[in-house]
Amino acid sequence: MKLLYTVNSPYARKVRIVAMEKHIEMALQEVELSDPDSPVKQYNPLGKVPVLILDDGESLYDSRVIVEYLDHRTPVTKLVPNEHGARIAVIRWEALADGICDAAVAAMLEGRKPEAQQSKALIDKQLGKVTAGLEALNKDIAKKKWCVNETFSLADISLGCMLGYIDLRFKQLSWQDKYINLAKHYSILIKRPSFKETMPVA
Ligand SMILES: N[C@@H](CCC(=O)N[C@@H](CS)C(=O)NCC(=O)O)C(=O)O
Repeated sequence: MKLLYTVNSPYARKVRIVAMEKHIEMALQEVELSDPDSPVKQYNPLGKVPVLILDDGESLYDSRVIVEYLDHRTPVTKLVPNEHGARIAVIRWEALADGICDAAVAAMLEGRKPEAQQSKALIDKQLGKVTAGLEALNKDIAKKKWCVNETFSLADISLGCMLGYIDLRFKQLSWQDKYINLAKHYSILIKRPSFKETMPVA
Protein backbone atom coordinates (compact mmCIF):
# COMPACT_ATOMS: atom_id res chain seq x y z
CA MET A 1 0.00 0.00 0.00
CA LYS A 2 1.27 3.44 -0.84
CA LEU A 3 -0.11 6.86 0.05
CA LEU A 4 0.34 9.80 -2.31
CA TYR A 5 0.39 12.92 -0.16
CA THR A 6 1.63 16.46 0.30
CA VAL A 7 3.18 17.49 3.62
CA ASN A 8 0.71 20.28 4.39
CA SER A 9 -2.53 18.66 3.22
CA PRO A 10 -4.75 18.35 6.33
CA TYR A 11 -6.73 15.56 4.63
CA ALA A 12 -3.57 13.54 3.91
CA ARG A 13 -2.35 14.21 7.45
CA LYS A 14 -5.59 12.72 8.79
CA VAL A 15 -4.88 9.53 6.83
CA ARG A 16 -1.24 9.39 7.96
CA ILE A 17 -2.26 9.79 11.61
CA VAL A 18 -4.96 7.12 11.32
CA ALA A 19 -2.41 4.66 9.87
CA MET A 20 0.11 5.47 12.64
CA GLU A 21 -2.41 5.19 15.46
CA LYS A 22 -3.53 1.81 14.10
CA HIS A 23 0.06 0.61 13.50
CA ILE A 24 -0.63 0.01 9.82
CA GLU A 25 2.42 0.00 7.59
CA MET A 26 2.00 2.17 4.54
CA ALA A 27 4.60 3.45 2.11
CA LEU A 28 4.51 7.22 1.62
CA GLN A 29 5.18 9.10 -1.61
CA GLU A 30 5.29 12.86 -1.38
CA VAL A 31 4.01 14.52 -4.55
CA GLU A 32 4.08 17.97 -6.07
CA LEU A 33 0.55 18.78 -7.22
CA SER A 34 1.69 21.42 -9.71
CA ASP A 35 4.05 18.95 -11.42
CA PRO A 36 2.47 17.82 -14.73
CA ASP A 37 4.20 14.45 -14.27
CA SER A 38 2.76 13.91 -10.78
CA PRO A 39 1.19 10.41 -10.54
CA VAL A 40 -1.89 11.72 -8.72
CA LYS A 41 -4.20 12.11 -11.76
CA GLN A 42 -3.42 8.59 -12.89
CA TYR A 43 -4.92 7.29 -9.65
CA ASN A 44 -7.52 9.96 -8.85
CA PRO A 45 -9.33 11.68 -11.74
CA LEU A 46 -9.92 14.67 -9.46
CA GLY A 47 -6.16 15.16 -9.16
CA LYS A 48 -6.32 15.55 -5.38
CA VAL A 49 -4.40 14.07 -2.48
CA PRO A 50 -4.60 11.91 -0.49
CA VAL A 51 -4.78 8.82 -2.70
CA LEU A 52 -4.12 5.33 -1.36
CA ILE A 53 -2.76 2.88 -3.95
CA LEU A 54 -3.54 -0.68 -2.93
CA ASP A 55 -1.28 -3.66 -3.62
CA ASP A 56 -3.46 -4.78 -6.56
CA GLY A 57 -3.08 -1.34 -8.20
CA GLU A 58 -6.61 -0.19 -7.29
CA SER A 59 -6.76 3.27 -5.74
CA LEU A 60 -8.86 4.79 -2.97
CA TYR A 61 -9.87 8.42 -2.40
CA ASP A 62 -10.89 10.69 -0.80
CA SER A 63 -9.60 10.89 2.79
CA ARG A 64 -12.92 9.77 4.29
CA VAL A 65 -12.99 6.61 2.18
CA ILE A 66 -9.34 5.88 2.98
CA VAL A 67 -9.77 6.25 6.76
CA GLU A 68 -12.83 4.00 6.68
CA TYR A 69 -10.81 1.42 4.75
CA LEU A 70 -7.90 1.61 7.20
CA ASP A 71 -10.14 1.46 10.26
CA HIS A 72 -11.62 -1.81 9.02
CA ARG A 73 -8.26 -3.32 8.12
CA THR A 74 -7.36 -4.07 11.73
CA PRO A 75 -9.33 -3.97 14.98
CA VAL A 76 -6.31 -2.34 16.68
CA THR A 77 -7.35 1.10 18.04
CA LYS A 78 -10.83 1.33 16.51
CA LEU A 79 -11.20 4.97 15.49
CA VAL A 80 -14.80 4.94 14.26
CA PRO A 81 -17.12 3.18 16.71
CA ASN A 82 -19.49 0.49 15.42
CA GLU A 83 -22.45 1.68 17.46
CA HIS A 84 -24.61 3.75 15.13
CA GLY A 85 -25.17 6.84 17.32
CA ALA A 86 -21.49 7.14 18.22
CA ARG A 87 -20.43 6.52 14.60
CA ILE A 88 -22.69 9.31 13.33
CA ALA A 89 -21.35 11.65 16.03
CA VAL A 90 -17.73 10.90 15.04
CA ILE A 91 -18.23 11.33 11.29
CA ARG A 92 -20.19 14.53 11.88
CA TRP A 93 -17.12 15.99 13.67
CA GLU A 94 -15.05 14.82 10.73
CA ALA A 95 -17.45 16.45 8.23
CA LEU A 96 -17.31 19.80 10.01
CA ALA A 97 -13.53 19.72 10.48
CA ASP A 98 -13.01 18.78 6.80
CA GLY A 99 -15.52 21.45 5.76
CA ILE A 100 -13.56 24.09 7.65
CA CYS A 101 -10.44 22.91 5.83
CA ASP A 102 -12.28 23.18 2.48
CA ALA A 103 -13.20 26.80 3.27
CA ALA A 104 -9.70 27.62 4.52
CA VAL A 105 -8.07 26.11 1.40
CA ALA A 106 -10.45 28.11 -0.86
CA ALA A 107 -9.62 31.35 1.01
CA MET A 108 -5.90 30.60 0.90
CA LEU A 109 -5.94 29.91 -2.87
CA GLU A 110 -7.89 33.11 -3.56
CA GLY A 111 -5.43 35.07 -1.44
CA ARG A 112 -2.53 33.74 -3.50
CA LYS A 113 -3.89 35.22 -6.74
CA PRO A 114 -2.42 38.52 -7.94
CA GLU A 115 -4.15 41.22 -5.92
CA ALA A 116 -6.14 42.66 -8.85
CA GLN A 117 -7.71 39.24 -9.50
CA GLN A 118 -8.64 38.47 -5.91
CA SER A 119 -12.22 38.58 -4.71
CA LYS A 120 -12.34 39.98 -1.19
CA ALA A 121 -16.00 38.92 -0.99
CA LEU A 122 -15.04 35.31 -1.67
CA ILE A 123 -12.25 35.36 0.91
CA ASP A 124 -14.58 36.90 3.51
CA LYS A 125 -17.30 34.34 2.75
CA GLN A 126 -14.90 31.41 3.15
CA LEU A 127 -13.31 32.84 6.31
CA GLY A 128 -16.85 33.33 7.67
CA LYS A 129 -17.36 29.57 7.31
CA VAL A 130 -14.04 28.95 9.08
CA THR A 131 -14.94 31.11 12.08
CA ALA A 132 -18.53 29.82 12.28
CA GLY A 133 -17.18 26.26 12.24
CA LEU A 134 -14.55 26.99 14.89
CA GLU A 135 -17.17 28.62 17.12
CA ALA A 136 -19.48 25.59 16.84
CA LEU A 137 -16.69 23.11 17.56
CA ASN A 138 -15.40 25.19 20.48
CA LYS A 139 -18.89 25.00 22.01
CA ASP A 140 -19.25 21.29 21.28
CA ILE A 141 -15.93 20.26 22.77
CA ALA A 142 -16.61 22.38 25.89
CA LYS A 143 -14.62 20.78 28.73
CA LYS A 144 -14.73 17.24 27.32
CA LYS A 145 -11.51 15.24 27.24
CA TRP A 146 -12.27 13.74 23.81
CA CYS A 147 -14.84 14.76 21.20
CA VAL A 148 -17.11 11.70 21.45
CA ASN A 149 -17.84 9.27 24.29
CA GLU A 150 -14.69 10.05 26.27
CA THR A 151 -12.64 8.02 23.80
CA PHE A 152 -9.95 9.10 21.36
CA SER A 153 -11.39 8.72 17.85
CA LEU A 154 -11.33 9.91 14.27
CA ALA A 155 -13.24 12.98 15.50
CA ASP A 156 -10.20 14.11 17.53
CA ILE A 157 -7.82 13.35 14.65
CA SER A 158 -9.93 15.34 12.15
CA LEU A 159 -10.22 18.23 14.59
CA GLY A 160 -6.46 18.27 15.27
CA CYS A 161 -5.55 18.18 11.56
CA MET A 162 -7.92 21.05 10.85
CA LEU A 163 -6.55 23.15 13.72
CA GLY A 164 -2.99 22.43 12.57
CA TYR A 165 -3.91 23.71 9.11
CA ILE A 166 -5.59 26.86 10.43
CA ASP A 167 -2.53 27.46 12.60
CA LEU A 168 -0.30 27.10 9.55
CA ARG A 169 -2.24 29.29 7.10
CA PHE A 170 -4.32 31.67 9.21
CA LYS A 171 -2.35 32.48 12.36
CA GLN A 172 -3.76 36.00 12.05
CA LEU A 173 -7.18 34.65 13.09
CA SER A 174 -5.69 34.22 16.61
CA TRP A 175 -7.86 31.14 17.01
CA GLN A 176 -5.92 29.93 20.07
CA ASP A 177 -6.94 33.10 21.97
CA LYS A 178 -10.56 33.08 20.79
CA TYR A 179 -11.41 29.40 21.09
CA ILE A 180 -9.94 28.38 24.42
CA ASN A 181 -11.52 24.91 24.53
CA LEU A 182 -10.14 24.05 21.10
CA ALA A 183 -6.70 25.42 22.02
CA LYS A 184 -6.61 23.20 25.11
CA HIS A 185 -7.63 20.13 23.14
CA TYR A 186 -5.04 20.90 20.46
CA SER A 187 -2.26 21.24 23.04
CA ILE A 188 -3.04 17.69 24.22
CA LEU A 189 -3.31 16.23 20.71
CA ILE A 190 0.03 17.59 19.49
CA LYS A 191 1.84 15.66 22.22
CA ARG A 192 0.93 12.37 20.49
CA PRO A 193 3.77 10.92 18.38
CA SER A 194 1.41 10.60 15.37
CA PHE A 195 0.72 14.35 15.48
CA LYS A 196 4.33 15.30 16.18
CA GLU A 197 5.62 13.27 13.23
CA THR A 198 3.16 14.78 10.76
CA MET A 199 3.37 18.44 11.77
CA PRO A 200 2.77 20.78 8.78
CA VAL A 201 5.81 22.72 7.62
CA ALA A 202 5.61 26.50 7.27
N1 LIG B 1 -12.34 15.95 0.16
C1 LIG B 1 -10.97 15.65 -0.17
C2 LIG B 1 -10.19 16.94 -0.25
C3 LIG B 1 -8.80 16.71 -0.82
C4 LIG B 1 -8.14 18.02 -1.25
O1 LIG B 1 -8.79 19.04 -1.48
N2 LIG B 1 -6.79 17.97 -1.35
C5 LIG B 1 -6.04 19.13 -1.80
C6 LIG B 1 -4.75 19.24 -1.04
S1 LIG B 1 -5.02 19.85 0.57
C7 LIG B 1 -5.67 18.91 -3.26
O2 LIG B 1 -5.22 17.85 -3.61
N3 LIG B 1 -5.86 19.93 -4.11
C8 LIG B 1 -5.49 19.88 -5.47
C9 LIG B 1 -6.59 20.30 -6.38
O3 LIG B 1 -7.68 20.67 -5.89
O4 LIG B 1 -6.38 20.24 -7.59
C10 LIG B 1 -10.39 14.68 0.86
O5 LIG B 1 -10.93 14.61 1.97
O6 LIG B 1 -9.44 13.95 0.54
